Amino acid sequence: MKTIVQITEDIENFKVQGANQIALYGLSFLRKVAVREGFGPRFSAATKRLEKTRSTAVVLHNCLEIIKSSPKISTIDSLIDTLTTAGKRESIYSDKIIKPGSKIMTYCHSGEAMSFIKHARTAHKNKISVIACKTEPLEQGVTTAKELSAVGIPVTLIDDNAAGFFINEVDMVIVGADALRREGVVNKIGTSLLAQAAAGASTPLYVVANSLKIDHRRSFRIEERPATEVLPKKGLRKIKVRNPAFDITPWQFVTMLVNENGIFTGKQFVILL
Ligand code: RUB
Repeated sequence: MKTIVQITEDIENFKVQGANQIALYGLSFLRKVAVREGFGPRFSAATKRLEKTRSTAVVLHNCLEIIKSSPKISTIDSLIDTLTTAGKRESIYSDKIIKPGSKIMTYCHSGEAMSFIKHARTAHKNKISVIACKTEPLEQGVTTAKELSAVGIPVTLIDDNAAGFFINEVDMVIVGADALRREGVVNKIGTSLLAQAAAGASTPLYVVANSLKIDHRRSFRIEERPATEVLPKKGLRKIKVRNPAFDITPWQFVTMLVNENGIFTGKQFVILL
């Protein structure tokens, strides 16, 4: 069994990425700790350490709060099940949004957005196609492109800078989320620029994100990652670099939010927060 240090390093180093996968990775470790030693000091120490790891994504935090109020293996199992099936449960709404022949732009790599898009392909056996933005600096969009291509969806990979160039060629933008806050949708850095481009082109933007991503935390910060991800060349190390991992897209740019309970306009959803 891995140690908590190894688990948090795996998360920090992108062995797993995406809000749900990060939470699932943490939960499956905590389950092993609980099975071996119960919900005692070691469990508490591990939860405290996990809380601080890539904490902008709220899912793990919300799961830990639920476990604190009901510390049982069955609680952990039910959360694992909820997160594992989130994409499937949201997919039933996919046909209402993605039509035969739809051209979709997506950003970063979101498991929930992937399920939503893949379901449309399965349901219609149609000719949907996807433009995947590469997503600097870590290029998670390449994973998206490979995953969609592997199930037979035609994908075009573009540089993030080309999003404005192609935005008029797509019918919609579909992205996931790390946290749903009153001020907007927190997702991979660059999402808010893409949302503004989409609004400028009157292209709808859909966010697919389950209810465990609702974020009521008062203390919230956007994770800043190492400068070396942006400027890997050694000779440039003296230049100041900022590398925020996420940004916030205001609700006015969100056409619809899809979760396991249905489809909501950005305006309807923000009232619930
Ligand atoms: C990933 C990212 C994803 C959300 C949603 O960021 O921004 O869009 O986490 O993903 P990172 P999911 O690569 O920094 O983790 O739908 O899988 O929860």
